[in-house]
Amino acid sequence: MDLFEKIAKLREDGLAQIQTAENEKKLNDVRVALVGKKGQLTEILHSMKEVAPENRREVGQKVNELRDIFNARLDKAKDNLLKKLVEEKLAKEAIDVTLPGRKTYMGSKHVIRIIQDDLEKFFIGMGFKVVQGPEIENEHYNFEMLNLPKDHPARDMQATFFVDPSHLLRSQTSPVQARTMEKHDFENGALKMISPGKVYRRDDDDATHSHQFAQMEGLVVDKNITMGDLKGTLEAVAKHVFGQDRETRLRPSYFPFTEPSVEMDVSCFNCDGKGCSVCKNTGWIEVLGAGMVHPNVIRNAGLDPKVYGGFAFGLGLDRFAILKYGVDDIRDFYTNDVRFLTQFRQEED
Ligand code: FA5
Repeated sequence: MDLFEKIAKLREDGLAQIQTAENEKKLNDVRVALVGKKGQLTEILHSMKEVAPENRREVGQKVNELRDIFNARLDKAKDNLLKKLVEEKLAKEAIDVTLPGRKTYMGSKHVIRIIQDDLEKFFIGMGFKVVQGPEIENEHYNFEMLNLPKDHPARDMQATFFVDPSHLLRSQTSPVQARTMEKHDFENGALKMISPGKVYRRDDDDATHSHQFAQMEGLVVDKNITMGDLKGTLEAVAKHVFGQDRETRLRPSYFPFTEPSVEMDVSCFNCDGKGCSVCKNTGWIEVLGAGMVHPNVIRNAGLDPKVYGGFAFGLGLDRFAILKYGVDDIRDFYTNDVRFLTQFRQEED
């Protein structure tokens, strides 16, 4: 095979190799083999001495032409490989912008918390402070300080969960009254406090009773506090929560720590006072207990009941929520069905 034939064969083989190189590394190997310093084209130039002198010019021209062709094809092949790579990557990483986005689930405040926050704001606006007390309480504060000595029959009014013989899950928020009164410096002025929190009772669960529920205690102690102050405060709370039109009533009651004592009822949301299963056919739902602080409780806090007096109340936050939102079963508040709970979502949540 003379050199011209060799060049023609190299052209054919070289172009085929360039075309079939399937990746950049292989293409680079082909480049080195064809046009590299020690490649096949250089080899042909080195064998020029075998060519007759009159043909050398032509051989040189053909080799240069072929080098240009190879270089151009190699560059083109490299471009094609890169393009293919990009296309493959795009196909693999494609994003379907028409797919619906993933929804993030936003929590919301529990309805009891909504009522609690609202009442806290309301009472803070009237100059009350918010106080917390322990949920595991001792008998001293849950009973004795509240005028319920050992073996007092009224201890049975609230069926209590005992933790040990002298500690219990508080059955009411009233012990926080006793704790706060004991610490308050009355020389510096009146005590006006509320205390929201969980309480526990061995009550049978039904539409309006739960074994765990939330109360908000309220207490005002000063000189010259009257039953009129209590009545005005309770009516203001009821109007604030239930609006002007809902009917309320105060009726006499008994609590060992207040004298006189009252309970407040709100007309049933379900039957509008006609009587139904939610209100046990009475037309009313009891929402709070209250009264004028018993002289013994004032005395237990180290004050003179001839000088100091006050009023106190304990309202059921769950009952407030039932009546405000027309919920027909208190158990919905703690059985954790999000469909029920998110109904009360507020703008600021
Ligand atoms: C008391 O707990 C008194 N400590 C209230 C009090 C405070 C009176 C200060 C005087 C002075 P009573 O047991 O009635 O009272 O409960 C108060 C309120 O808690 C009730 O009116 C009712 O709204 C709510 N409540 C009582 N038991 C339950 C229950 N099992 N489930 C849901 N709410 C209840």
